Amino acid sequence: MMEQDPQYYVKGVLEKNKRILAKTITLIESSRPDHQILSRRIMEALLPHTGRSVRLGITGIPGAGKSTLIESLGMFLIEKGHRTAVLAVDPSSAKSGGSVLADKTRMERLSAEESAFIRPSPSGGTLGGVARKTREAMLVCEAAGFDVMIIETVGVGQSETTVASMVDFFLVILISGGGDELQGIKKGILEMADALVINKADGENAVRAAQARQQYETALHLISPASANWSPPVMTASALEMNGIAHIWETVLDHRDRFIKSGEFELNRKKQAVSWMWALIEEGLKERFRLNRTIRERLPGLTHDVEKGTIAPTAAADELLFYLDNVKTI
Ligand SMILES: Nc1nc2c(ncn2[C@@H]2O[C@H](COP(=O)(O)OP(=O)(O)OP(=O)(O)O)[C@@H](O)[C@H]2O)c(=O)[nH]1
Ligand SMILES: [Mg+2]
Repeated sequence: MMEQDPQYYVKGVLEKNKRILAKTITLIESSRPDHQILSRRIMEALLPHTGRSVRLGITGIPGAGKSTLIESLGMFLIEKGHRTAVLAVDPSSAKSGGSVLADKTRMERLSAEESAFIRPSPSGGTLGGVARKTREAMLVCEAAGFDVMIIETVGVGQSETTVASMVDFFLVILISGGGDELQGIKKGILEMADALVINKADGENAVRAAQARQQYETALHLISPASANWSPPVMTASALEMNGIAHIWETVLDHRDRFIKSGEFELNRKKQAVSWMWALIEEGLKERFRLNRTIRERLPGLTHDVEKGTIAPTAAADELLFYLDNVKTI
């Protein structure tokens, strides 16, 4: 079958062919217009086969042990008969040349498993662009029969919010640092968390991890929970020694059960779909603005005039937006 034929990809993905799955994601990540048209067709055909996985987001500061924990959790899940796919969101990967999952040595065992699929962050551009590609990659993995999706992101900047908006359960990995545990952790991240895990609770560090756990529990009491059906628990774990992994998974399933019963699960997925639509609209509008020929011609002059103060910013914006409505693109 031709590789320009959407059926080649659709069939391969549905047959759980990991090589074709990887190719499909590469196509989605491509910015070539013909690739985008092709991937849109593929996505449409795959959509009925998506949505049935447990979607888990994981964040934490660099070095907290995210990759180690994902590997341990992934191995645990595979042993239970699950198929686990791991994706990463790292908008900085274009600049740094690396990405959260580029260092695959840290997931050596998991990546060798037939029931696992690991994909580094798409490099390239804005957080919005990376998020779109990751979201679509997640759907493709679901269509390929992966029933647990893990999305990893580094806990710096805006990417946590983005990942939280595409998963069912958001896990924040912390480590005890000695002294004031709450330093450096943004309140906003605690508010997004469905659970906290104090990792590296092993050896001499076990006692400090238990203390940190109490401090975070106290801190969480000060935040009113997002749902009446769930108070985010604080757990300790050792990703390295595979301690606490089963407890993390039980917590994810407990949350899922409760949210399915209360209707919040479905509501959450619906809200996420609508907010994804709006994110795409915003991205599309900006793209159209950027490509509109009249706008491209007028923008430098108007920018200059705004700088000089010879035209008001409002008037300049009005004029440019007028071209978006009234002058055809390209
Ligand atoms: N003692 C101990 N060390 C751990 C544990 N988990 C991870 N580590 C170590 O901590 C270091 C960082 O672990 P990673 O899993 O790479 O951390 P990460 O959060 O993925 O880091 P980035 O991808 O760089 O953000 C490695 O040297 C791990 O071996 C643990 O449970 N206990
Ligand atoms: Mg990592």
